[in-house]
Amino acid sequence: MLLSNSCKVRVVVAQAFVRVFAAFAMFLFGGSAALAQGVPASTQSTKPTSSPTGTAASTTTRRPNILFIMSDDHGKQAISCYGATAAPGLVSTPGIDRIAREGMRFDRASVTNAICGPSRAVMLTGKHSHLNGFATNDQKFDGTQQTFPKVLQAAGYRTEVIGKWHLESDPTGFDHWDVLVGQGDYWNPTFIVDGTRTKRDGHATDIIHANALERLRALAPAAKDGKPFAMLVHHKAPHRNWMPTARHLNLFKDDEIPLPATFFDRYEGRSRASSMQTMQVDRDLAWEYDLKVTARELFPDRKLDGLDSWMQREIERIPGEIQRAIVEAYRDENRKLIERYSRMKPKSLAEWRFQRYAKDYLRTAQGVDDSVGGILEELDRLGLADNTIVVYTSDQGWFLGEHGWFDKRWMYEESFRMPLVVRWPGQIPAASTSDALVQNLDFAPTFLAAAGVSVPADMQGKSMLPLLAAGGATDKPFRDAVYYRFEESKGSHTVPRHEGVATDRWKLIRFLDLIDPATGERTLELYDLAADPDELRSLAGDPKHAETLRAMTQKLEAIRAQYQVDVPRAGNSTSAPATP
Ligand SMILES: [Ca+2]
Repeated sequence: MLLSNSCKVRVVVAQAFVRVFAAFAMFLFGGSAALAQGVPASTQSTKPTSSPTGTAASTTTRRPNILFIMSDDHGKQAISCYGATAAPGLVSTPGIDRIAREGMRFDRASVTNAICGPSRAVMLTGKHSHLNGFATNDQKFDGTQQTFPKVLQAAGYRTEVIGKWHLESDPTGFDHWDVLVGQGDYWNPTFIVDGTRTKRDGHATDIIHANALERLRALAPAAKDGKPFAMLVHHKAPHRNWMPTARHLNLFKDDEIPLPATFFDRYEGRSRASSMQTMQVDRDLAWEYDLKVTARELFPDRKLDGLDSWMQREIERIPGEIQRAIVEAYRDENRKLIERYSRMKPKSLAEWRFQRYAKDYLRTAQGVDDSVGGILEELDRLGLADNTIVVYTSDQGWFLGEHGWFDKRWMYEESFRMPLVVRWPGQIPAASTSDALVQNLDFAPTFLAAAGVSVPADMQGKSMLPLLAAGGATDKPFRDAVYYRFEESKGSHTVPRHEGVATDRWKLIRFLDLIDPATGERTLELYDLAADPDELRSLAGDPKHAETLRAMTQKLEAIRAQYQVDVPRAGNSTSAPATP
């Protein structure tokens, strides 16, 4: 496990550092000089230079391809290079692990807003939600604004997006786009291909994977001839409602997924915010839509609607053979549940629901890992691996039963942190790790810097390249604090609006619409992540931590000013109310 291998990592990093730094400096300054002189980056040499270190330096004069693989709602606890803490020894993700083994694993990467569309808008623009104008999923992304694919396209890159988009407006800045309609269906989904709707048979993960391979093959000759590509392969999985591919339907069948230590959380020791949610595994998952149990068999006398009459409608969309496999996979477990349902105590019912939920989530995520592994093999076959930056991440993390929850939205650790592994052979030391406070805000500037393109001054993120080149071992911290803001309190799961600031040890959360009766001010929660990593005890009202609370409140105000949170913007309904 990489997590227990830090000594080895340090040795590898030390050995690689000098060589990589020299090569990287040549790349950076060479590219910048060409741009400063107005020479289009596309005219730079694509021929390998001779070098005693061989391939490492040969890539320094070629602009790299960028392959940005992202999934939806994939938590670190379900990935084995992060220890697969949700089910150690059971979950194995060799595809994602390979990127970490051959590149860098970030352990404290976070999102600025833990929900699907807004996270994607931040990633594309390098700007917080209040500036890119897409703060909640019911908004529409303004596709006329600056994004990193547009800047790369103007610099001569071929740009493509394959898979989930979920920004309401059509993609802009892409030479080719092949995206799911909205959230997309798992089975037989409809895509929009360069503006034309196309229904395809099969499972969304496998279709997106096959399309990605096809596009890589198509782009490989030009890429090797000096026309690099930036391709976004964005999976729908493992988003709710967790439908695995047919080959993963019976994975973990005879296993027991351990209950998270906080599964029976009673939400004491914190503000009332966490008890306001409607995202509990034991209460809020729908029997049919989420848990694949035919609700009319559980409740023969109850009139069913919505998510609990979903199965019949959905199953009809699925091809016959697979439909039978799905029914078969769940049949025996469901039959036993239905037989004993009326006699089950709430605790054992909650545990049953957790097992079904967690297994289907992990099964669905397994398809994504298959895809990552397959894409890496295809890069090898096509001879593209050495000159392609490969990123794997998720649009945010996920609650896999922690605090008794499913879903995301909160600034709490499980959804706030996202997995992030990056490979760039010869440029990033293999098997390196970083605790730096990077965010999804940083993707856009990182990709632009890697392409040798100037990062526009109005992007708020920072290039991660120096950190990557140094194997995480930089003299100064990447940044000392990050800002977070969630706006969608009117959406599903009734999570109250909040913002916050986090450092490497402390996290302050401010609930924007909840007044604390004790103070008459907005409700605050303060966590010591070192002493209380599960965030079970807020220290906001503890006199012993008054000084930390004051310092973190100041930090929150400072970071709000830094990111221009209170600057009024025309037509932007999401700008923050003034701070009391
Ligand atoms: Ca998501």
